[in-house]
Amino acid sequence: MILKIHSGSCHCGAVRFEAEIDIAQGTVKCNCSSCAKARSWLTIVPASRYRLTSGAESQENYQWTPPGKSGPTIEFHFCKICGIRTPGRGEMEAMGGVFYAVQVPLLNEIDLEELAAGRSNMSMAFTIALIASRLISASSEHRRVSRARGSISNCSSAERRPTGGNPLKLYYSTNLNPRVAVAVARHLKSPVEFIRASPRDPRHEEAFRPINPNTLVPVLVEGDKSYWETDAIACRLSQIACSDFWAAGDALPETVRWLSWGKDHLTAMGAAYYFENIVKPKYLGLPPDQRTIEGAEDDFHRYAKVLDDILASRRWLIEDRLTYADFRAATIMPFANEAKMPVEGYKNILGWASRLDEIDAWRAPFEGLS
Ligand SMILES: N[C@@H](CCC(=O)N[C@@H](CS)C(=O)NCC(=O)O)C(=O)O
Repeated sequence: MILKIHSGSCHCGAVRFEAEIDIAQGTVKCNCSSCAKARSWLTIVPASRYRLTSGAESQENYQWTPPGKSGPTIEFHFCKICGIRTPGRGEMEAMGGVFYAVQVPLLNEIDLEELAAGRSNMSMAFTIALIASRLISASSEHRRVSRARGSISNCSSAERRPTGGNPLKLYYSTNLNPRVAVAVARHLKSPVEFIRASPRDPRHEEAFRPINPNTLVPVLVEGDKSYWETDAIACRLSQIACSDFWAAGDALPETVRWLSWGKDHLTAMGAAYYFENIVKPKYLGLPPDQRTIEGAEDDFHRYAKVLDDILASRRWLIEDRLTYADFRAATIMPFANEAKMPVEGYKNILGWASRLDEIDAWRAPFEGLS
């Protein structure tokens, strides 16, 4: 058996999951009265090989008692938004305990040769017996796959939830980095209390130091733990929300690439314009230094061109969907006009920035906050 990590989702994408499956082992068209109406085409995986990566709140349950049984055997799930059935949960001794019935059509990519190699159209009863024997032989492969993949959000893990019922507090100001953290919290509908802070104000600096020794914002406080650095906060908020907004699994290296690239290049170059054309005149009462701006210009264009070329063939940076990589790489973009960044002509960057602006949490993260 060769397990592969498959990702899948409902039609609208609100519910997403990952499962380790060997499609070549066979699929089943379940013939129970409910599945027959839904034309369910399934592959059965043990709970240890299934992870809901986002959208728990978008799933609705449906249960019914099969004739001759004392109660429901399967918890059927479907997406409240688009109505598509999502993997159902069952528990049977014959199946090795808790398992998920994953709909084959929900999987994003399938190797057709592997699919053809597997048996299908089996009755559910036959499948149960077959799967029960496979679960035992699959356990060593499963351990191997689990070790290799390492970091993936696991919604059933209590340690990924806020600890001890403590409220989450997000300290912010309206500057570049905290703006991103607030946007993430609002986008993920994180249960945080937003607290406006001026950590470098001499009157507050010492009081602030215990939660961030750098005396900077953003800071996320969760019980007796504090998370500083915007990226760490975004990562933690994604874990708490059980969200794949922080793209993990195979997309993790790409996520890290864009965080690093954004910080060292687009944001760093844009920050010269931001500081000279916004911060100095607005907050320090000083004129912009044209030589500093001219010094940033070549590198600004070098990196803007890289991004513009990449965005020519995609709407978002990773996985053809909005992720934190987009938010983070775009840290400077909401200030581009006011900072007089020379972005005109980079039509793909501008298109990407306006797609981001369609997201309320990104366009107006501070709306309603003091
Ligand atoms: N690398 C840090 C940088 C944090 C930072 O520089 N914060 C600035 C705002 S962009 C700050 O706290 N300035 C003082 C203030 O906003 O009051 C991060 O990404 O969180």
